[in-house]
Amino acid sequence: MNTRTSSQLFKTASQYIPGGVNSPVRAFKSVGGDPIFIKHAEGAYMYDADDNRYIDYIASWGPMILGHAFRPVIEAIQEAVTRSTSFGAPTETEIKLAQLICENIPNVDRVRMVNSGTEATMSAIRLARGFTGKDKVIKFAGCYHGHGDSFLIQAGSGAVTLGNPSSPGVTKGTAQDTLLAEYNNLESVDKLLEAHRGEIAALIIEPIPGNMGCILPQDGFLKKLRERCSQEGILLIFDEVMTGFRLGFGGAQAVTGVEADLITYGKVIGAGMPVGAYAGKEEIMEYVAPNGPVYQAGTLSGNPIAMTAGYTLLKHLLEQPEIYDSLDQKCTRLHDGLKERLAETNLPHTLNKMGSMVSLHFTNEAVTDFTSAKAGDNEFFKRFFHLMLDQGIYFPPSAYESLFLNDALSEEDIDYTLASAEKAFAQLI
Ligand code: HOZ
Repeated sequence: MNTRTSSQLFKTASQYIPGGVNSPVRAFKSVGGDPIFIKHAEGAYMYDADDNRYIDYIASWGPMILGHAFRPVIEAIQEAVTRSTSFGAPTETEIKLAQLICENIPNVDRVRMVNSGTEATMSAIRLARGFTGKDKVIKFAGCYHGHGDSFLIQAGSGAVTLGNPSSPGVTKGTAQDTLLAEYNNLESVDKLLEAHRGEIAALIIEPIPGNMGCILPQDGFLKKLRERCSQEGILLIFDEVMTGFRLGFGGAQAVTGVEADLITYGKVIGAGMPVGAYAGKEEIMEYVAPNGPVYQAGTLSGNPIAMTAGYTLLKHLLEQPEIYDSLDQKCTRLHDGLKERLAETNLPHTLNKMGSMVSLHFTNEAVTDFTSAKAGDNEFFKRFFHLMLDQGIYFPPSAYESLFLNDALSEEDIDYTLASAEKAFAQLI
């Protein structure tokens, strides 16, 4: 495949943008080679600067759940943009989106819009600290909550991809307020609760992590965390930036039956525009400025174009819940097909799937936490990634990311992907 234009663009980009990219995973550092520069996308396909076509399995890391350039969203944006791109004053569209969320997520009375998942999680822990009057936060190794200082301690996603799960530049003071537990390990949480009784404001978790690949919570794990948090007066924060409106309209809360005190959103909520949000019960959310003392603000928060895009997409998802069954069936087809083909090889492998998220780890051990995720063979992953890319299939360029399926994918796309994977596996052995 000729990707010369992408390589040239990368060279030029590197002269003006750190590492040539505006988000590290895109640089292909952990898989090697030059990143592919995208020119346009439609439905399930992305087209690069050399006019190669790729079947897209990252969906912009989640937001493009119905595929690219989804017409109702594009048309709504086109209409909204003629009325100006930002006002710095409230609009009715903000109410429509907030109301849609509050009326359909049982434990959400209020939602505050921000510009990214990172802003949402940073704001949520500030709120938790202000509300409880306590400082410390429990997070889980391998969970990624954006690039706020408090979260870059044993973080997943791009941080681990580049080998810096704990970033320089985070002060000791901040780091010591972040307590680290192991995902799916209640004992590790209990130890922290005992050692820091009365000091912990919040426990933040990706209920179904997608930043160390896709990982599933073991039976009762989230429910027990809920119980512990209620007993100890700790706010439970579900980071649903990836899972919100993706695993179903109700996200991981609905899938697991466990309700958090605060929920953070991103990705699907903005339909590909920069939107994040944090949400919860009135009692907690009323602690946010201007009604409460916890400050948080933003010139572009509730941006009219972004709100229009998010509202149009969420309304569509709400009105057509069968989309989630369709996504699940497509993901099952991919998961089962990969599993069957891998079973015929001697490649070490574990596949984890939840709804429309799936990940392949080149290890035979169950992948249930950060330690087991790191056991995957990255050499296999690298080669597999490039063998797929060469066949026109765009998988995440890191072993620590989940695939995100979009509903524009056809059965033929998935079958082609499986046939290509079979060829790739044969070359890996
Ligand atoms: N950290 C994001 C996925 N977990 C990747 C963001 C991007 O590069 O777009």
